Amino acid sequence: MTFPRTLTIFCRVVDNFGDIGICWRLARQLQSEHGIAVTLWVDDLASFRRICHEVDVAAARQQVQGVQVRHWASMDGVFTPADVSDVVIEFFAVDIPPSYVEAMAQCEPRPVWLNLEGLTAEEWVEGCHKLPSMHPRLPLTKHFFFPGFTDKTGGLLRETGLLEERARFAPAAFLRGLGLGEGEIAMQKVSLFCYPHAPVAPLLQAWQEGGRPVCCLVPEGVAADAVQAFLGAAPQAGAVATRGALTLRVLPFVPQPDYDRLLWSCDLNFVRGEDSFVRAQWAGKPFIWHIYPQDENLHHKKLRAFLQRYAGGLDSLWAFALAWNGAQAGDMGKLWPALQASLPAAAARAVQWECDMLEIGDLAANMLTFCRAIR
Ligand code: TRH
Repeated sequence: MTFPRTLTIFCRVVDNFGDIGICWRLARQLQSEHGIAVTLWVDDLASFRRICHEVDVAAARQQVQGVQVRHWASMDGVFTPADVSDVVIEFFAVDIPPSYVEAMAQCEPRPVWLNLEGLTAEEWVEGCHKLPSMHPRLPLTKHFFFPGFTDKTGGLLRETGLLEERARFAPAAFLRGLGLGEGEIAMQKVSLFCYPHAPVAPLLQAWQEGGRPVCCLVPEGVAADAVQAFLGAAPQAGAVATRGALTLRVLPFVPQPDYDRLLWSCDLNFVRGEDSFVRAQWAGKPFIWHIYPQDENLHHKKLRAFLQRYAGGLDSLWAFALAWNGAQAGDMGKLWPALQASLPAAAARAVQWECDMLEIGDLAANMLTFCRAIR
């Protein structure tokens, strides 16, 4: 009998869309590519609906694209061993309902229990990946599973056939569907997804005053203050304005697969958090990462660890990324032209990086291999 036949993911939305974005991507892939019956428990269906419009925010239980989605409304559920899956994944160390954990301990054989951790390029991850952790009271062992950028980690989420789909993709038709005119399609195109504290206003100014036309595509709700100030109007989907060399267009917040297509269509992508950061890498295009902020500027260390692996020799990309994240002072009026001039080199690096990451295999397959090894 193939293992696992069933798998459950517990996801809490701490903030924004990355938590559910990652869990949903993983759930879909395990179901569609590996034939596993997947249950996804998530506490925030409204955030889920932003990236997957089929989600019914009022449904306690629903089937979405082959995945059973359960609204995780409380920790009080009562579970029996019959409810427990072959593999149980807690995302970002969420606490699973106590009754579910008790039921896991009663299963024979016990389920494989994984804590899927956050992505970081720091070296310590290699030492912690796959480490066991015994339950203090029950006869259960949980294992840590870390995504990452080396073959001593779980690798990155990537659907089979993603790059082939990208190769077949026709950007112009997609961009027309988003409302872009031919003039915008012909410009250097940049997608912009970042947290509110990014220095967007000085960047818009640098684009406006730049020597080469730039078309910036920004999803509705992102950098709303700076976008509104530039447009002189409400930053609603469909709003567009041109000043100097910059055309700025507000896009709707699109479903997850279309977000990939947006990244594939642009010459440079500004991404953030974890999931869009990974998708930018699978777009094979230059990107600037706005890392999720953490206390005591821990995120600056993580940013540098990634740049160390990714941006060797790309000095202007490195300097831009540090300034964009507030890790180093910088003047967008100088940083942007330098970055723009280095985009061909950054594009070549993006292709090489993609090849390196492909060699690690994809996270879902690596995770299943591990589950089978420890069952
Ligand atoms: O939204 P994020 O900032 O999410 C997270 C969370 O804040 C989380 O708590 C934190 O742990 C993590 O970052 C590091 O950024 P992220 O990870 O890029 O997730 C965004 C998701 O939204 C991703 O799955 C892509 C999707 N998306 C769309 O589907 N359509 C869109 O138009 C856009 C802009 C994004």
